[in-house]
Amino acid sequence: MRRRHEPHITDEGTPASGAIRPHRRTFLTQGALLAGATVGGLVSQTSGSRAAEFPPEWRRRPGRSFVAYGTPSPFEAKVGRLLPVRPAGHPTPGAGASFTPLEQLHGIITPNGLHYERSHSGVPDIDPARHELIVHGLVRRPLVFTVDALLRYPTVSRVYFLECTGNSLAGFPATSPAGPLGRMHGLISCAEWTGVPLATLLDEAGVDPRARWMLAEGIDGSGMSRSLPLDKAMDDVLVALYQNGERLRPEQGYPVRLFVPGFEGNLSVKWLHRIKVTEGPTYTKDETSKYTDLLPDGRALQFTLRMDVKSTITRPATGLTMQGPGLYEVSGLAWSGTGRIRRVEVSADGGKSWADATLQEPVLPRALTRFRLPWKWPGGPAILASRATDERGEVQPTREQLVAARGLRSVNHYNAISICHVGGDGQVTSAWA
Ligand SMILES: Nc1nc2c(c(=O)[nH]1)N[C@H]1C(S)=C(S)[C@@H](COP(=O)(O)O)O[C@H]1N2
Ligand SMILES: [Mo]
Repeated sequence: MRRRHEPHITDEGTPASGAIRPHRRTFLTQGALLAGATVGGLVSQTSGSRAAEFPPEWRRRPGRSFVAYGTPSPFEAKVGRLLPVRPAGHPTPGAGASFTPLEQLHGIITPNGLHYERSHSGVPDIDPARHELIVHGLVRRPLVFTVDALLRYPTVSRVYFLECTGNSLAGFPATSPAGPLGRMHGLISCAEWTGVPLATLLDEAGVDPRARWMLAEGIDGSGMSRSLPLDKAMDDVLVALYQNGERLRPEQGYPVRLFVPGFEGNLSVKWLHRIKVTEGPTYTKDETSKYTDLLPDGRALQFTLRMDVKSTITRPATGLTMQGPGLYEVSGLAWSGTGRIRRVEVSADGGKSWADATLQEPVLPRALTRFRLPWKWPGGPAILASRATDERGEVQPTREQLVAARGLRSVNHYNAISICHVGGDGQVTSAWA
């Protein structure tokens, strides 16, 4: 028996009487794009209604009282970060990552409690009263900022994605991790970051004309430190203090983090305590040992700082099951470290034919962009894929193209088109192309 409020298509072009008739729209069928087809409408049937139970108990008495800090509905308790699977007694406690459950979320903003976490030595609980940010090196006057001092500076707020350089790394060996989509692509999140432009603090310290780079260092157990070209530092980098309106979460770098839009997540140094202005890169342990891209011939690329154009379908995806043939909205996320997303195409036949998805406004530079496309699933096996193009015209490569250029020995910057199998039984499995 059909449940209420289930999207349902009647005979195409002949909406059931009384049904809502949506606008003419682009409509993706199995492999082919049907421009301007009329969807039969969303039918709400009364069979299976709970009218007999009316009124439910929440209509009959006052609800619970007020709380100081709200939490999601208890019925959403299953929505959480995908935690690392580690054997007990692991030698580096706190090192690792938890993933954003992309398949559970909508829109473009990641709730703070679900922002992915990547930490090389756990999450310190820093007392802001005992924390300082030092700016020194090739500057006229070295400065020390308390957190209270930083909070007094003029701030800007921007919506940006943050992506770990190693996001989707299972794509190189093409081993789809077991579990929901977030386990493959969930080292990406998007938030509104508020902070002091780094340029303000550097100008105050007075940058020496010989300076071309800077070093940023965290004060966590890993002492994470990375070099950043000064032109980027003076452009759009933030000393971030707030995340989606509230102070940074400890796992995002409380009380202060660097935020480097569009660049490797690793450069957005958390628990930021030192910036040193330098002539050249510092070649820290982190940027020589980990954040390089090993090529097939044994050489490695260094300072591949910008994140590439990329996308993934989040619905349908592993972790969700299809509930019978009919109308579905294919929806997903696209992003590029270069700037805005210009176009996202969706395929239902494994990449043989493509249709343009609608981009949800606002389409912001270096932020996640939500795309959507209605799709009529006829019930058989289908292979869904998405392909993003950014404002510079860079297009997401196929896995073959990426592997031809980069080989199979790298773990960083995997941005190939990924696919999602819809089985005849409605089971959805996200995979690599
Ligand atoms: N001090 C410090 N900064 C750090 C890290 C760290 O371990 N220590 N991890 C980096 C990495 S690899 C990434 S991908 C991002 C993750 O930020 P998030 O945990 O807020 O998602 O922070 C970066 N900044
Ligand atoms: Mo990372």
